[in-house]
Amino acid sequence: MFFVLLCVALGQIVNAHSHHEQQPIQSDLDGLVDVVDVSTEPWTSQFGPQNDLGYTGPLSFSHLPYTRCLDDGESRFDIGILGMPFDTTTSFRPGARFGPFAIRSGSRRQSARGYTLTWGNSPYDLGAAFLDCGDIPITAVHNEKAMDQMEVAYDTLLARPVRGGVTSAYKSRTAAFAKDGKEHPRLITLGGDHTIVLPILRSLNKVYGAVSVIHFDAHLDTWAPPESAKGQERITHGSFFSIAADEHLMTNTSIHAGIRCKMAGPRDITHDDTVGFQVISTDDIDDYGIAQVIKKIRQRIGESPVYLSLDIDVVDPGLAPATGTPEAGGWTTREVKRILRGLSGLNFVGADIVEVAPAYDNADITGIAAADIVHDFMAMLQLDSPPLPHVGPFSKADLLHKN
Ligand SMILES: [Mn+2]
Repeated sequence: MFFVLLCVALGQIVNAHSHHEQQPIQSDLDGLVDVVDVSTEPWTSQFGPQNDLGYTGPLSFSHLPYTRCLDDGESRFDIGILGMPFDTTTSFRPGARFGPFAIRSGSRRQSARGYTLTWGNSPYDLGAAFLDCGDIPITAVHNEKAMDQMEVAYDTLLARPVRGGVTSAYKSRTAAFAKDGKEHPRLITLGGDHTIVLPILRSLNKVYGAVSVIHFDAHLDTWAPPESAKGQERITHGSFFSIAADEHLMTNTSIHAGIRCKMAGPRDITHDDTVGFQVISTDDIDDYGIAQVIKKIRQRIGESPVYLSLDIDVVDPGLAPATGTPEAGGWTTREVKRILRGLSGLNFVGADIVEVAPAYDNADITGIAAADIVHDFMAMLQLDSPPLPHVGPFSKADLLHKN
């Protein structure tokens, strides 16, 4: 059957390119292909279907259905996975154009079997229809055009009708914030260097107006471009939030989490404040505890529509070395995951994970960590409130209240 479909497809391609100089292959093969009854063949009769295993088959996120959504007007989704393989505004180590591939590759042991003790659920059982929408074919030689391609692709998919859930458990979460009062799909974007957030915020602004941002990162990414920079040169993976603020794409109620980079001085934080951010530093997690970190983020965001952007460099480079600008002394993957669970129920309009550059990885650890964080996004985007802690042999009274 697949062979027949392939022939049909090839026939159409050949036909499209031959300008009627030859007949399509399809008609050449009509009547020549006998369909084999595989059920009587040795393989199928002995071993059954040719299922893909965790480490086999075509690569999609978590073995989800994969389609090139920009070309596909039929497939419907509530939450799409979209790759933005763009890395030509990095300041140090390039290579995040391979991030979407690495995150999908890191997700190969994930599947619809997605229940975890920490969440107490599987994101695939919460109602949303997921679809891997493939990657935007972004030019690697023309940043202005690349920015436009990312914005237009995001506009295109945000305007698609939603699936409306695969079960009745899925609820509308965007219509209340959208200017048109309609429900819009949400996208989990796989970067790409961090600059991809600027075209995403430009696109979200058209549907929702200005949004708050929760920004996990070792770096502020709010630096003003140098005076000498003109036009497209002003936009880098360290300045995009400053540009976004100039364009009024963000409300003044955003917050960073995990900051530990070196700065010019306190004036960088003063400028960061004018861009609209509060700062939670890496070490705040030790001084105040995870519960307080979660509380401060939730207080800052409140009820506003919010976009979450997570730079993998927020994680310690020992646990996520494959990134553009590593900074020692970061959060553990477990700490980041715990904070993400605590953010469930905020009014998310989208999320991304960026700066995964697998050329610098060891044993795929960064890709695996990033894929696991995407799994957390998939649940976080659907729940009304954070999950309760696992109980097991413990009781509620055993919970640590040192936070
Ligand atoms: Mn960043």
